[in-house]
Amino acid sequence: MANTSAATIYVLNGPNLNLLGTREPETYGHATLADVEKLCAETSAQFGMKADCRQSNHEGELIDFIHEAHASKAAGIIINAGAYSHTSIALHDALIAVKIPAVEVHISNIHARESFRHHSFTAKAAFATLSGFGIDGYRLAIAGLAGKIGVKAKA
Ligand code: CA2
Repeated sequence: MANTSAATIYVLNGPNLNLLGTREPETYGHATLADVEKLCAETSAQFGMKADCRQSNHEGELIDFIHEAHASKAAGIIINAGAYSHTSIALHDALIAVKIPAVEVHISNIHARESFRHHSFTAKAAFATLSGFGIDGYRLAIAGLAGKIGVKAKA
């Protein structure tokens, strides 16, 4: 029988991204995490997909989410690991291990900021990276992921 259930993508946000919209608007804008998750749900729906959105301030919990994405046969992962992007070999290894197509998103342009933000371990485990588009980067990432996995926008 054909599988008619909607593909699910995991949208993972890392440390401090729960603070979006509450401070540093000059860097991260005014949108909240709830706004980001709504945007991801709406964009995914345009492609007939579901977005399962998670945020954690804990590296191990983010790794557990990646393992869960694999166990639940997620079609893709959008990840903004926040500062863990720049430090976490463990997150890199988890993304490599599950072999799920992943896109890394950064709200700010990490290459135009401090040098310690210029390197990303998680980017090396992703097939694409978006940085500097504000929260629109999540929408662009989902559209790009859909194209990569052969899912077309619904009419
Ligand atoms: O630009 C991004 O999306 C970052 O991943 C955000 C991280 C930062 O460590 C990365 O270098 C780039 C920080 C997230 C902190 O988010 C806040 C949002 C509002 C207020 C304070 C922090």
